Amino acid sequence: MRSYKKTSYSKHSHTNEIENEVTDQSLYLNRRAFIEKSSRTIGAYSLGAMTLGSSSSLLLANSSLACENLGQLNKSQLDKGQLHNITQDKSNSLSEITRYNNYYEFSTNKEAVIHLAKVLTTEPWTLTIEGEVEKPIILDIDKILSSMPIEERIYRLRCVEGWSMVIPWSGFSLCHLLKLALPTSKAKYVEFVSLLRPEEMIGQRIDSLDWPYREALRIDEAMHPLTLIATGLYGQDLPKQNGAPLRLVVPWKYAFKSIKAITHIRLLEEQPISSWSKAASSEYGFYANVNPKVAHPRWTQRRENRIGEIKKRRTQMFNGYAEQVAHLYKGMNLEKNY
Ligand SMILES: Nc1nc2c(c(=O)[nH]1)N[C@H]1C(S)=C(S)[C@@H](COP(=O)(O)O)O[C@H]1N2
Ligand SMILES: [Mo]
Repeated sequence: MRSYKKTSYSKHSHTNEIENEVTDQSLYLNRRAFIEKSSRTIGAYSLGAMTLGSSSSLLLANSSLACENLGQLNKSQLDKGQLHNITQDKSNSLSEITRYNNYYEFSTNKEAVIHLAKVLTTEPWTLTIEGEVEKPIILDIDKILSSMPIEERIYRLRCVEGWSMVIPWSGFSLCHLLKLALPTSKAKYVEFVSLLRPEEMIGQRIDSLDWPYREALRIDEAMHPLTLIATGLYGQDLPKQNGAPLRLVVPWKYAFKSIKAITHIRLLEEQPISSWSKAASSEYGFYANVNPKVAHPRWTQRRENRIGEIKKRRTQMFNGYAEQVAHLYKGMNLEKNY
């Protein structure tokens, strides 16, 4: 279904909006410089010393599930003070991030999404966590925002179409949310379901995909500390076009896995079928780990076009997060598009 159209990124000309965005962005950057300085002094990363086995069954056998903290991923990076950003790449501008979006519930035209998504009602919003859990729960968005440990994570985002961005998200590790529902030992997969509301999401009135949009992860991928639920970016609430109010971000996978506007999370024993796999399983596999050596059937994945840059970049294995996640796929044939 996905037609690869090579659109050159163009800035729009709503001067006022752009000015506001620039102000927001620079305020944010100043504030962040301040936070970084002060957190170095107070040693913000000396948190938590708990260790966990890598096997997810060990995790789940125990109802007092603990979430690994990012700082444990790599002590040497931590010592160099690099971990905060995970990537040293420069973030894309707020304007770039919010005006070039894939969100088929609204449109297949990336530059139309910002306008069409304005009508989406994001309050009230509830998230249901159900399936293979001891304690199914329905959470109100306000409750999530006030109880989750929200932090900043700057991640690269690589779309399967061959473009990429760097986005300063705010959010929390999905693990913190999942553990509230007490997953049972049968929970092997985690399925995510987006909002179904064709009255507001006009793209849902046509069958460009099987609605609602669905995605899934293996349980250990879902529990990995890099796996984020984003609730904001550039220090603001998450814009509607980027998946407000709750959106998954799995930085080492092609971005179609990073599902927007989540209403349901289901823990499952069997591997479910995602919307993109259903549309074209040979093109959009379940794992969809970023891999420059495995071409999409219709184009190479060796390089990528970072939005805002002219020269193409080399795409990195696992989108540059191999050190953190490669162990999850030990023994799997990574040359295959699963
Ligand atoms: N619900 C939903 N989530 C979605 C999509 C979508 O169409 N619907 N598109 C995906 C794709 S293909 C990409 S590239 C990213 C784009 O995220 P961004 O607009 O925040 O850059 O969202 C992903 N999540
Ligand atoms: Mo994408």
